[in-house]
Amino acid sequence: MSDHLTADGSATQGADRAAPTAAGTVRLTVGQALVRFLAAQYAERDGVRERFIPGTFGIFGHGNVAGLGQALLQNAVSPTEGEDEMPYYQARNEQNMVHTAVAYARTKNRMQTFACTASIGPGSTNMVTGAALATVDRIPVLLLPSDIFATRTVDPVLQQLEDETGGDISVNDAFRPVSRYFDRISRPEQLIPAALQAMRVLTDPAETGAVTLSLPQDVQAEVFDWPLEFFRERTWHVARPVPEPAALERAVEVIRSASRPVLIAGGGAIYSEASEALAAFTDATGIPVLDTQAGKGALSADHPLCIGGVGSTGNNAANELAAEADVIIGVGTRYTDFTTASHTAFRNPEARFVNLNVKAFDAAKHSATMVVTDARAGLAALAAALDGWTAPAEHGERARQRRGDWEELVKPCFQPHDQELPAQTEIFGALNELMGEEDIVINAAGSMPGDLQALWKARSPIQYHLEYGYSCMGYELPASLGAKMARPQSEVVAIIGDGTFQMAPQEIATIVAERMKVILVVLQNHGWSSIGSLSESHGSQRFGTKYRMRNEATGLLDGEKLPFDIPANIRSYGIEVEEVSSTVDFREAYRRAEQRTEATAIVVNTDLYGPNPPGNGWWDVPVAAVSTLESTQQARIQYEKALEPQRHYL
Ligand SMILES: Cc1ncc(C[n+]2csc(CCOP(=O)(O)OP(=O)(O)O)c2C)c(N)n1
Ligand SMILES: [Mg+2]
Repeated sequence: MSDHLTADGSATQGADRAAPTAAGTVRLTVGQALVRFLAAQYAERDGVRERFIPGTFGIFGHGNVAGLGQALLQNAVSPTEGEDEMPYYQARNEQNMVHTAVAYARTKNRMQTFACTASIGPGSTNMVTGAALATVDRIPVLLLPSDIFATRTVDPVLQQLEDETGGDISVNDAFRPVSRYFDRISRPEQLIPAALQAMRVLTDPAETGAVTLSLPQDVQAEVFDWPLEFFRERTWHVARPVPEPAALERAVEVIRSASRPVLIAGGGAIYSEASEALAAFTDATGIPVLDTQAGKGALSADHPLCIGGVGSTGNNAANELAAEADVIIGVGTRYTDFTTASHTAFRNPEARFVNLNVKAFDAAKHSATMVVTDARAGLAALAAALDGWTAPAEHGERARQRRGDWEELVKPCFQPHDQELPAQTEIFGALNELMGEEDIVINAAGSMPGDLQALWKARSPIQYHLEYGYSCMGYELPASLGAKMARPQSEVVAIIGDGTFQMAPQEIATIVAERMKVILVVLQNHGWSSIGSLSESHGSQRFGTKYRMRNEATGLLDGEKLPFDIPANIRSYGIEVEEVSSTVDFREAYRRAEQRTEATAIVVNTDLYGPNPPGNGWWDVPVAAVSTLESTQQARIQYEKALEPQRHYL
């Protein structure tokens, strides 16, 4: 493709066109070169090869409008022969566009993502939260924040942070700790190694996360004679590392000694497309499978040994199995505090861990017998090496029995409650029935992730899209756009709390502009149900967690409800909205939403006080050690008691 350029070095090209030069180089700006490079990058795994960065999201300002913005324009309206297209997508908020890119990448099992360009200063720092989310969740995204002048002649440029301790410090240094790779391109030729490193990190399953190339605004517009080779089509092979034989042997020895083993499936099992291997492993060994927020659906909920969510918001069946387990096999999990119930989930003093993870850092957790491997390759190798060994039959029987008991216990969650407004668990039960197996439900923060973790039955690895690594309010709505772009054939449903909605509703405009048919389910309970119940159970009386008017009598935010009208607010973006206050009406509204060809919102009035599902997990949220409040003192006593089983796994 790029080879065409040498043949076509005619003098008729305008000054703004890519001009090939005699020595196999082409004269382009840094912005133009970056766009052209990115459009030629492919990722391949198992013989499937796709363009790694099929588009660029952006919001322009003086930092990028004439640099990368010009390059995207030129690419769109007057591409050089042989140059691949780089579609541009306009967002409303920089944080949101990173969420959209992350959701896209996650839905594509990390085999594709978007680039995101932002102007300098606030435009760039708005992306820092998105970067942290991507890095925490191990999802690839390429960030292109603009930076202050490399020449420094005009310092301080509008929006520059001046640091008297160092002239090379800018706000973009805030990306360093939240990026898996960071480089600042202060001279054009630095782009060559940086762009190649960026691609290496983005496509490495063990390294991946946010990758940031910080682009000073003057450098973006500077010209350079780039070697044509830089732009040749490149294929990055996404690795499936296989276990080292000795590590596999060690793992087999530990597992063979187990009488009450469990397997915990994390997000890595999904990203590596290990579902079939996991089902085969479970069938061969009889080991019950528990799941994390990122791993739910790796094994279908219909599998008899799929026991469901473990940990703080897990179900009792999974937590009882975890408490007794003598061997815990973690597959593609990074063991967050929600998975370990803040180090209280695994109570057997003899408990040992075997971790299969593509990242040694995660494989080593909890003093595990570590197997550094791709999840799919590792499960297949482990099943073969176990050579017919099975867990005791009564262990699997007990696991199934417990799951049955839990399912009985939670039945009332899905029935109408004796209260005016529905509990959100009723809505989730209905949604779980209504959605197709390969439709996608998205959520990230509030009281919803806990309820979903305990109750949702995911029957495919694609259906359950919970961002619970960074649990970032505001992910859901832009994520629905990204997931829909990645899988147009799926219904994509974002469940959005009213607090979350108020934090970041803007991307509805982008959903409308891009004609993406998503379904937004907004749960209106006039406050933060999640943090309210956490506050109450921790002795802080739901302080500051409801949305209420300032009360002149008390001076507190405990007056009447706000007049804020969420349905009218959503309608103002130009999409259909239905408001419902019962589960029966919700079902009908959902059916209508499915029939539509355009985005729809269903605003559901729900009860702030739940009730929530029963569950025996615990989460470590420290309570004030001294207090003048009786409620806090009582909560502290409970807290100290709850800490007793907390331990290191050594
Ligand atoms: C960006 C961000 N800020 C703050 C928090 C802490 N937080 C977690 S849940 C929550 C309230 C969510 O309210 P809402 O969306 O209405 O859901 P509900 O709790 O009512 O289910 C807050 C403030 C967060 N997770 N993310
Ligand atoms: Mg709420």
